[in-house]
Amino acid sequence: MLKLYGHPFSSYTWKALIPIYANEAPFGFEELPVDGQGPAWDFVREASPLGKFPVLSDAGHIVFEATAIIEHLAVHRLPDAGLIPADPQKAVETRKMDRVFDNYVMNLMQEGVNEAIRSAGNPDPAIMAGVRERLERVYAWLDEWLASYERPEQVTLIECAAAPSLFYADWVHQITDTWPRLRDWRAHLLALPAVSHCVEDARPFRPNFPLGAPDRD
Ligand SMILES: N[C@@H](CCC(=O)N[C@@H](CS)C(=O)NCC(=O)O)C(=O)O
Repeated sequence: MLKLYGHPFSSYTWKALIPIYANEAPFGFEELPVDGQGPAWDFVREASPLGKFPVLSDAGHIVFEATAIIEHLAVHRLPDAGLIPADPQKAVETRKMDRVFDNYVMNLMQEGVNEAIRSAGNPDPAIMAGVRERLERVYAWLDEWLASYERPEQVTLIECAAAPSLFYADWVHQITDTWPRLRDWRAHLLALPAVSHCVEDARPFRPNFPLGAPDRD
């Protein structure tokens, strides 16, 4: 039985949940309590060097890093789901875009969130301006990339990485009409049943968003 350890408000937990929900794979969810205590936390801290989540447990395999979890699912549980394209060149492109969403979108979004946490809700305007300026460069690049991206029938590693990173990046710096393809694709991703499931399960936790959750989505 698959078991996923994570939290419903966590972007990287969404990334691992999306392929599971999209393919209706049976699994158990171990929600990590906010007080940081208990057996689920002990398991995560034992599995991951810095105690980061999500962590997947599957018949003796313990996998951390959301991308590795999806690769594991693609090999062991969902080989026909198309999570990683069979075509080698398309697989390279898919893995490249996964890195783009983690390293450029998720990390920048997290910089803004970390600044809000560090400053107890009074973020340094210069730091936030730097985050926004770099997010705009990434948004522009993604908007251009989307001009030739063919939306697949099934979710791939790209959709799994893109949905949570764009969901929360928009809360740090809104994806406006300046990037119409990116704005529309984000809306399309949020409407996918697997993503919408994550959005709804996370809704009760919105008051915890350190920059204040906007009144949208
Ligand atoms: N590179 C990791 C990042 C995981 C990550 O940063 N998870 C966050 C939750 S979204 C976390 O564990 N935060 C707690 C911490 O950093 O101590 C992955 O892809 O799984």
